Amino acid sequence: PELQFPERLNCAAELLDRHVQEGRGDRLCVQADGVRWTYAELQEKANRIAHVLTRDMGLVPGNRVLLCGPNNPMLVASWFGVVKAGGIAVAAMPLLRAKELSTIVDIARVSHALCDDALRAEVLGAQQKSQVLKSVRFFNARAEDAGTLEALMAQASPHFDAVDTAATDTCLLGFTSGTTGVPKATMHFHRDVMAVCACWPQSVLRAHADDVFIGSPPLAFTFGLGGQVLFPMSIGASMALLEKAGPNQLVDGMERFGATVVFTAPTSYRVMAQQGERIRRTRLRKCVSAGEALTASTRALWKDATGIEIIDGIGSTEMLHIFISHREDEARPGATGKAVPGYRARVVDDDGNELPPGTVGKLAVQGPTGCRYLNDARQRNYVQHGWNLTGDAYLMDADGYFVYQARIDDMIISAGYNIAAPEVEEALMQHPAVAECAVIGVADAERGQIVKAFVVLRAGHAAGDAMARELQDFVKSTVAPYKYPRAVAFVDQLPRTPTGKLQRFRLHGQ
Ligand code: 3UK
Repeated sequence: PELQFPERLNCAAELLDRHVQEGRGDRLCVQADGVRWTYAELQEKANRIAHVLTRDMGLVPGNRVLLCGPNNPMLVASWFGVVKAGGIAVAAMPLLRAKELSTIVDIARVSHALCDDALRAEVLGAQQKSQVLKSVRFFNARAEDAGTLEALMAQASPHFDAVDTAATDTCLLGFTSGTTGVPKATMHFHRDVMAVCACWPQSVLRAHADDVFIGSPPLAFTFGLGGQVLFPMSIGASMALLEKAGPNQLVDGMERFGATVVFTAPTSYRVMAQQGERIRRTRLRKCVSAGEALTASTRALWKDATGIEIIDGIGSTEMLHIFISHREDEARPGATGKAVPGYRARVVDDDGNELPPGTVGKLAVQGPTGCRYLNDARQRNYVQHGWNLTGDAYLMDADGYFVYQARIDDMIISAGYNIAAPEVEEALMQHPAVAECAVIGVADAERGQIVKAFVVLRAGHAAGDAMARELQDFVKSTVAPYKYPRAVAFVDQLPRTPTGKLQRFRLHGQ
């Protein structure tokens, strides 16, 4: 990939203005319910927003701007307005409450905010608690009001030259999704945004300018921002935005907008697979999965239902986007893939020594992007000897494919055996009575830890000792018997992050 960047670089100018300058201003850029914007139209909105920020709200380059709201066109226009103005976009998950927002505002020292009116009460609550958040405007307000972002935009010039930022100026702060502990902010430069557009999309995704991108993750999650906004715009393609993107809404969206590329998580593919016939009648041709491991069974289920091979990729907020993945025509069921061109990956022991193929260890990656926590001592856990340690246990097979095992915290050691929680979950999921499950290690006097499963049953199946025994025998018959769950608990639902990741740590003590 081409990774030489000029010293001065503004990624908003590259992703947006360049298309207009080069005569592609009339091409479709953003679709949503009742909205169809070309590149020129998005540029005009972003320019007006940049003026409102700098003229009415007192923004200077380097200020941090909170962006929050469901995935919609004004959120995207705001992102480009902030970045063109040389500000730093700090996106927050749409469902956060005032208390969580104020944590973000404090950690990131947010001075300005552009937010969807749907979050008005929570944002104003966070502003009240804050010493630094001085200026807030709302968009998508139902009522006509002189103070709305749109009202100010109407008074602003449609022309704005992107601020001449350095390639190594920060343009976005991404917050980690918090599977454990206090959220961390990760800093990404203008150059990093262009680097992720040049790597995985070019070598693995290989979409083209007529593709229509759609997806479920919030744009506050870098998986969503990349897949639904940055990647389509880097090639002059278009995006279709959904405010609510559960599996059914996502299938509806594919039909309505003629989507050809979808970004979502494994659980969503499992549910959507039930509508395979309907999906076969859409224009969908490329399917990307990330956020959690894609099991061989989910890959097969989706392929049978739709005829499409999923592109799996592991990425992280720290690395900005995907760094191990594989093209759909070279996919290996059960493996995530190989290092994305531009990145290097290896499996290491506790001292950072590379381990031989077939051995489980810590995943270490290196590339044009990498972890820079803002003011957080946990930086030294993530980056060691120049390698980013993602917190995942992986092995590399003899052919160089990386095979996910578990989060390192989810490796269970029982009577001397290493057991990966997701492998036991995958075995349980094959049982027809199991809708969802989560596996953890719990302390045990004799074995150190034992495997405990939390199971959500499908309708029509009864919890109880008989079911527990049936599930235990079932696991013993499909994976090595020492991995079976010695304890089984039946629950109504499992704890998840707003991005849909299992929070196994919250099951401890239950
Ligand atoms: C896990 C996966 C197995 C893994 C993300 C794509 O998920 C993203 O970022 P987060 O910071 O979490 C990172 C962690 O999630 N994970 C992600 N993808 C996979 N595990 N297979 C996968 N395909 O534990 C990783 O360390 O929330 C994903 C692009 C951008 C992202 N931010």
